[in-house]
Order: sequence, then C-alpha cells, then structure tokens
Amino acid sequence: HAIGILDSGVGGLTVAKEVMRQLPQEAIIYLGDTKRCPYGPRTKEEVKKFTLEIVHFLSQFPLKALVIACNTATAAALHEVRLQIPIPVLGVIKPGVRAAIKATKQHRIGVIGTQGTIQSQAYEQALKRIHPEIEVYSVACPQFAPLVENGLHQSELAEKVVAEGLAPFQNISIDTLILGCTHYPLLAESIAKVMGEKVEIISSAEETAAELSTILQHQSLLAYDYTPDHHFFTTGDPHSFKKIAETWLGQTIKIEQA
Ligand code: DGN
Repeated sequence: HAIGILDSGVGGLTVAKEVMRQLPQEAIIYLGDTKRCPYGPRTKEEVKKFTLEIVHFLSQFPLKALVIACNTATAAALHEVRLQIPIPVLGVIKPGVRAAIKATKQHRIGVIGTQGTIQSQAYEQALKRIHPEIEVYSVACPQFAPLVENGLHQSELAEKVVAEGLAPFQNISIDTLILGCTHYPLLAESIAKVMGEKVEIISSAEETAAELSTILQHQSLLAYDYTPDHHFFTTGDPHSFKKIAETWLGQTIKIEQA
C-alpha cells in the first residue's frame, strides 16, 4: 500500500520530497491538479469539490494514508475528506503551526498563502488555539504559486514579485514566517533574501512527513525492505510538470496524465 499525496500542482512535491527523505521505503502516488491550478482564488465549495474528486481518483490505488499537500485544500476540505475515506488523512496546516510555535521567540508570526488559505483564517485560529497571546500577521500572495507552476521560480521576475508580495512585512516585526502554501518552498531563496536572516522561514513539509512517520509507526503500517515504485500524475501538461519535478526531487520520474 502506498502514500497518496495531492496538490493543485507541483507544490505538493515539496512534501513528497520530504516523505521520500524521511520514509525512503514508502511508495508514493502523487496527483497534481495542474490543469485547475491555482486553487487560491476559487471558492471553498469549489476547492472542496476538486479535492474530493482527486481523492476519488487516488482511491483506485491501494493507499494506507493520504496527505493533502496543499494548504488551500487542507483549509477547505480536510474535515470532509476524513469523513470519506477510512485511512489516516493528514493536512499541512497543523504541522506548519507546530513548527512555527517551536521556532518563535517573540511570539510574532507571519503567514503567507493563497487568498483561500488566508481568508479561511485557518492558521490564525490554529496558532491562537495553541497560544492565545500570539500575534499573527497574514498576507495573501496570489502571484507566487502561478510563478512556480510556470517554472519561473528561479528567475529575476520571481525576485521582483516576491519582494512586492512581501512588502507589507517591511513595517511589521516578526521573527517567524510560515510558508502557508506548499508551492512557496521553491521560492524560499528569494523569500529569505527579502525577509533577512533574523526571520526564521517555516515550511510544513518536514513536520508533515514527521507526523506521517509517527502515524505509520503507531498503526504498524511502515513498509520494510522495499524498493518503492512511485507514480506521479498531473491533470495538465506532463512535460512541464516533469521538468519542475525532476529538478526539485533530484531524480527522474515517470509521469502520467490523469
Ligand atoms: N499549493 C497550494 C497551497 O498550498 O495552498 C495552492 C497553490 C494554488 O493553487 N494557488
């Protein structure tokens, strides 16, 4: 049985990469809904519908756990997906929140994400539930994910767009910034450059993979002695997906159209 991972496009690969690193014996079945990306500007109902469709597609494979590796989809549909399938389902918001709480010293945390994620206030609520005194500054960066989807994350344009998107933080002092969209780790260099070295950048990938590992251990679901065969699907153009995926993952992959 494999680990299902879904995203609106290539963003969830940041989580897949970390799952491969922490759980190298596990097989992954990934779907990136590139054709319908970005999810950020869509309504909650629409994102929920798309997410359930992907879950339905992935359910044709034998899965032992599912990771919703998209913050927008986690905010819109995590609860619903958990009701629909009888396997452990993880989102990426809670793991990111936990990592940020561990990292912050001044209890002043910034969150960047899509409009959908920021409007849902999912981060704010989750952070304040653990630590009511925490100050949260949320900024939607709708231009970031499309940059990554178009393979422009290492361009000069990316630096300019990132600097503009993060401009609201010029007048706000934070010590921790949550990358509340799984596409953003691909822009981490430009983001770190703008924020400066005093701000710790948190991506939820590492913490999500760690949580997955704990769940598999507790439920005796870990794979052993196994050379995993990963499958990657995209609803969009397989060539551009493959290019971004192979550079990011550092290995060649098979990519199929879904
Ligand atoms: N990668 C997704 C997220 O984490 O929210 C969304 C990107 C998008 O669809 N705009």
